[in-house]
Amino acid sequence: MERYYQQEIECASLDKIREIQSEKLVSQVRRVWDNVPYYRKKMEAKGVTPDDIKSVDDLHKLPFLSKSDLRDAYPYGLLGKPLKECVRIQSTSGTTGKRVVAFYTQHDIDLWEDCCARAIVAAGGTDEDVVQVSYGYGLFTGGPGLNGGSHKVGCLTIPTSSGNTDRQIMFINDLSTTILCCTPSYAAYLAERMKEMGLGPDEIPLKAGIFGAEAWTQEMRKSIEETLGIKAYDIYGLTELSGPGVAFECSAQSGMHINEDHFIPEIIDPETEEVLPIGEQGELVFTAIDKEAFPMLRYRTRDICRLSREKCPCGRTHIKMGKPMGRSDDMLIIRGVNVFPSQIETVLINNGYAANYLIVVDRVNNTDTFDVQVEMTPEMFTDNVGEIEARQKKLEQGLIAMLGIKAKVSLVAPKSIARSEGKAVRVIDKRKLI
Ligand code: DLL
Repeated sequence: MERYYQQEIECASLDKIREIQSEKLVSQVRRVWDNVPYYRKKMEAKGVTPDDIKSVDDLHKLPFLSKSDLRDAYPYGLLGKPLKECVRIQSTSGTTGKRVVAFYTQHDIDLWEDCCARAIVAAGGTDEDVVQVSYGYGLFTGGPGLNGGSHKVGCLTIPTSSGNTDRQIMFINDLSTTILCCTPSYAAYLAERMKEMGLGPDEIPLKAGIFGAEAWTQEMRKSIEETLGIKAYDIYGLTELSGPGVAFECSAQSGMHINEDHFIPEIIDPETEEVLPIGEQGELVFTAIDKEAFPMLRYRTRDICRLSREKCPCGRTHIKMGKPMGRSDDMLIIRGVNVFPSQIETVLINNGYAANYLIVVDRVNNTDTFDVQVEMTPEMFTDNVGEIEARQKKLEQGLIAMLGIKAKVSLVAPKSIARSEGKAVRVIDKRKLI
């Protein structure tokens, strides 16, 4: 039987959802106009006032916000409430330029944690469960968000944060953790360690995982599910909009329901900024309709995906987003061809490798070089040069079939590529390091 954290709203009719969205949007736009001079100026520049926004149908009239606006307005320029009413900040893990600093009132924290609670219940969580939160705690939103959601559901919460892998496994076993929350790359690492320790899927108490914060493939999902003996659910979110829980997967495991009573999604063409019909692939844009402290209107996420209104067997009515292929910023253009790391991951896992790889791109004599280092699994490890060359060639052929361009594959020894405890770093683009 499907369980819900807030059934009435999670399963509301489309008419009801539209009604809620319209009502919240109208008052949010008014609030922002009155309190956020930065955005008001953008509205004025586009010739739009709050009187023009009467329902969700008018959303397209509003100007977009992008990461560069967040940089320009750093740190307080987009505050929707006096600082005195804010109770928390969180921040992105950005390594270049200014980080995004997002503010929260208590109301914002509550709605964020409700979203995470919905995700935990959708993954089968109840107050009988033991939830181990192995996302980082601190400025990163993963730990605090899932921690709050887990409390709301009444689960016993283990705030391990990320890292210290053997201790993570000790807690999983000693305290019979049933739900693990971490990045998919860390889940894969934990799975690898448990396998090495001789723990089979039947001996591991886990039943589910809630994995997100980075792009991961269906192939990776299958591999983690098999090794840990669990169901692995995707969860999506970003600091600017609160954190994890903007969207989450249900028992159908076929896309993530966007919490539409809080976030209105649109898909746009990233070049022309034209709004695309549901079903088409493009850049995801969100309007947060009841966040107070950091009220993002038409925020361009740079994440590329599709939306779907198909009826979901779980009974939830909120629109679903497909797996983001990665950020448009993560997309590599190599010899003119668009390449997402997730495409490479698919080829590797389909050929029996784990997702331990590193893509190195450089430019030599005006031509892009494209090298992929791939770790052999312990089972396939050999020093037979002929065998290694044959394997490399097979992977190169697989990559040509997937991408249309040639990569140079080098197989490396097991454990030689650094494991990730948070978001994995898969790409070194030396062309950008000049
Ligand atoms: O990663 C929030 C989060 C924490 C989500 C824990 C899920 C679980 P940021 O650090 O601001 O926030 O990074 C947000 O990460 O724009 C996507 O590009 C990427 N991302 C997040 N979830 C997914 C996912 C958190 N499930 C950025 N699949 C987003 C693919 C994801 N990419």
